[in-house]
Amino acid sequence: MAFSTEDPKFAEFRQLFAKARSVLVLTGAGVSAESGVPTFRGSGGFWRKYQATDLATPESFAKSPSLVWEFYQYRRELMATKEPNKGHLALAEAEKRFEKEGRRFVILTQNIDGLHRRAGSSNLIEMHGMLILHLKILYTSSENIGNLFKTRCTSCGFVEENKNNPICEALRGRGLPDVETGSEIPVADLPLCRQCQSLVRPHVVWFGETLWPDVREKIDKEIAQCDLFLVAGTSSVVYPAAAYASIISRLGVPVAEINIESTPSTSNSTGPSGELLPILLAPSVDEAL
Ligand code: BJW
Ligand code: ZN
Repeated sequence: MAFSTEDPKFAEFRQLFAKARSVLVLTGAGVSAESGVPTFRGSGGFWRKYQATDLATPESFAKSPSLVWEFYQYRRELMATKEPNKGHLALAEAEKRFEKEGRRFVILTQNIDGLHRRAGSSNLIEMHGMLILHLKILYTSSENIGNLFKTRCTSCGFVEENKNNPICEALRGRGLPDVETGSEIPVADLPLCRQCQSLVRPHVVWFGETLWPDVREKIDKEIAQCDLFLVAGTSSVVYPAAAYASIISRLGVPVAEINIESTPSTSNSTGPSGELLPILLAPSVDEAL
């Protein structure tokens, strides 16, 4: 199901939404696009000459931790100027309303930018980065931050929140998207673990890495109990998230999608999530239009 407000699918979604006991929403980079956060694919998906997806890999980090840290330094710095948009806020409001009504509303996000949390969502599974209990974790802050601001030691696995900007002195002024800064920063000058002094990395899931088992378990439970699935702002090409729409649809659960382009999950585009989510998730149809 894909819709614009003139489409009969819109009314169909509103009916399903009014009756739903457990709504699951999958979000991707497109949901943050209207906040000014670059997406991964398409023209916005480049950082310098690199496709962003080519840097989000363990191989790239092994080859040049300096380059990959510059890329993340840029993204961390950028977030200081970004705010949740109307789409994030509509999702957070819907969660609060559902909670009052004794219904379930869960966001499953591929994003690590923390904007859902900053908008007020708390029933949230951050699938490409989430704390796991078997790592040694120093978790001192209750701030709502995304995994972009968490590091993990490549040696001892120690995880901590880190909002320093720059994350280390050697990354000051580095990471600009259109400036090749050239020299490789030595590992000793990159962000290091305060427990064992080894190199740390962003606490996120890169290509070829498996999702944390406890996160997969949580996702499976939500998939099994949802009675409406909404997919917003994802290209639906990265697994496992790319498979959820068809898995859930095969369970007989209605699947709806919001995207400005067509994706493998749907044949036609609908519109920007910052405009459509507030309309689709409004408490009543009168307020929706
Ligand atoms: C708007 C909008 C607006 C714009 N409104 N819309 C099965 C088959 C083949 C391969 C695999 C497979 N299973 C696993 C793999 C390998 C791999 C994979 O999927 N590869 C594919 C590319 C083929 N997957 C993995 O490695 C995953 N691990 C895994 O499954 O482990 C088991 C396993 C491993 C290996 C083999 C088999 C099994 C891990 C994936 C981790 C992805 N990590 C990243 C980086 C996270 C950290 C970071 O942010 O730095 O996650 S990569 C990047 O892609 C990031 C994103 O979360 C993810 C998805 O991107 P997203 O969000 O969809 O963004 P875009 O840019 O692609 O799309 C934006 C969309 O928004 C577009 O459609 C726009 O039109 C739209 N849009 N503005 C609405 N205003
Ligand atoms: Zn360590």
